[in-house]
Amino acid sequence: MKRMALFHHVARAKAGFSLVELLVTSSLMCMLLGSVGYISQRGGSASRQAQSELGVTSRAHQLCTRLARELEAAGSGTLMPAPGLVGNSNFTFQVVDGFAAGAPQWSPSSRLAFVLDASETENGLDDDGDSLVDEGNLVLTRDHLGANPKPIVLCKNVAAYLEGELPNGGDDNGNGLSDERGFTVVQNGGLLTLFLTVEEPMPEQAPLRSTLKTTIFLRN
Ligand SMILES: [Ca+2]
Ligand SMILES: [Ca+2]
Ligand SMILES: [Ca+2]
Repeated sequence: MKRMALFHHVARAKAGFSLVELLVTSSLMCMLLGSVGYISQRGGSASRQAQSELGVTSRAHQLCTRLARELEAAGSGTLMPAPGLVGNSNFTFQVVDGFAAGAPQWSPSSRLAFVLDASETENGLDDDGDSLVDEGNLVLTRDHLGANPKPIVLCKNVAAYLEGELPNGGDDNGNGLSDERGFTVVQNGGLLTLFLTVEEPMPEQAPLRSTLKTTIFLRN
């Protein structure tokens, strides 16, 4: 009988899992699958975040490169109103088109300006609900006094104020400029210093920002 009982026990064990074993295995499987889902969800969200950070930084760098290309041929005495050391976010400039009898020939005047987004009002609020407050565009208009000026948006979602700055008459971010825009140019003779903050709205979290400062040497 003992041999028979032992045989039944072994046979049952060989036939498959007991109910307890099945429950434990199912629980382990559930925990494992849950963990894999959580990790892949976290991984996906971290990857999206990294992509967005890379995107906003790359946008700021591309804009700096573009502005350096536009401005390095500008005449240092052609920026109006002259940005000086207080800075300016809306000015005109002329570049050298060529030379005649050794004298520089100047292009028609172009305008570079921070322009408030059409769906925003300058009120410290996010009027268009994209999580950015009073955001603007950086607009270049060649021959802005000509018959058919064509504004080109060089960059969207330029911050209303440079990162760390508030519109309160003071220099909150300690860069020597007060209430400077997210696009600001400072001029010291033939040297232009460009300050830039671009933003990227993010779902259910604070917008991403990328801030750059670069120096442009004017050739003329
Ligand atoms: Ca607003
Ligand atoms: Ca907005
Ligand atoms: Ca400042």
